Amino acid sequence: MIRLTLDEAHNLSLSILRHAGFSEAQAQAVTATVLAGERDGCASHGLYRVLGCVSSLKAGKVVADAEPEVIDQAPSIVRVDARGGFSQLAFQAGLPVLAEKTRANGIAALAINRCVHFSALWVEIEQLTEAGLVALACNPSHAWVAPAGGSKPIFGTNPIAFGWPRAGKHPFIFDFATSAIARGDIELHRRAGKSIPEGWGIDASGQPSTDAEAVMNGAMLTFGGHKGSALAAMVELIAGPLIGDLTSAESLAYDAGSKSSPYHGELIIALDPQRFLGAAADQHLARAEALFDGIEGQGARLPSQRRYDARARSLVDGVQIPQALYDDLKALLS
Ligand code: NDP
Ligand code: PYC
Repeated sequence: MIRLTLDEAHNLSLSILRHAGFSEAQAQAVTATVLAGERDGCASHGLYRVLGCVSSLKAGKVVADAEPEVIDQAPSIVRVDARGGFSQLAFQAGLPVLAEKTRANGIAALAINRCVHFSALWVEIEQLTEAGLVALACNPSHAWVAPAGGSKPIFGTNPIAFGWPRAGKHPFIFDFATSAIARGDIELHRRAGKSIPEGWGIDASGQPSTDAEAVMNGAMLTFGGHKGSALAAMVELIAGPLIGDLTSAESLAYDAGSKSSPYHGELIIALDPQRFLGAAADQHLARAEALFDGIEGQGARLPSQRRYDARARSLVDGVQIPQALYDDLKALLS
């Protein structure tokens, strides 16, 4: 392993993305996201993703200098056309309009279209909870996951993230793939030559497998059987056809074997507690705190607590990444 300060990690990502030919705005937006992932102990969506950004560009599957276009679709809907760039810059462009519409109407949605997407969703959710809003986000990916009862990939790893703001505390956020695990984690096992736990996937002949490569060439499984499968289908629908964008199967077909990051849309829904509750907001938000206290009071942890702990450590000690990843990243600068 090699240790980097957060500044070193930031500069490494930024210099690679600039060197590859990304515009300053795209490089900065992507770097902020991968740095947040690495800092919070989410290695599957940290610096390792810079490799995929560069290979997607070399494969012609991302627009290096895309400038997102914000479209005021309806009183409660803002749309951002990412124009083939990464989702991060499109989210940045749509965020102020989404917040404004949510405060005006109590609930609003941001539909991002035509974006290349590789990131963890909590990075975006945190920006909404910081604005005092409740938020939900989801997106398809590439068709890598079999439906419960089937054996052929049809769904993406389709993450769902939810955030709830808490006065004076870190927000309550969960963010998970509807597959048993994110594909990025399987890829990290493959890179490290490690086997994966049972239940994550099956091989190309439909047999359970603990071989990362075999599962990547076969099919991943949903979490919670038919429940994860139904949620994955919901994500395909509301962040695919509903917003006029690609499903995971269509994204994979568009990829045409280049192994680039998925290309599709993302749906973000925000709700304003102040608008829902008016003068009663403080009283009801205090009841939410009782729920969180009840969970932690029995020794259970809240989702994201591991991340917040990792963040506190990284802010002091920096981050550690595998030497092989560091070497692969440095090679992109030559
Ligand atoms: P995990 O299974 O590692 O974690 C999912 C969530 O559960 C996290 O919020 C985590 O909090 C929480 N959690 C884990 N263990 C516990 C526990 N014991 N008690 C309470 N909460 C717990 O995540 P996934 O592998 O499913 O997904 C990882 C990331 O991959 C996500 O950020 C997701 O957005 C991203 N992803 C992105 C995709 C895309 O298309 N862009 C596709 C698929 C995934 P904590 O982090 O604190 O452990
Ligand atoms: O880890 O499953 C994943 C993933 C897909 C797209 C971005 N991350």
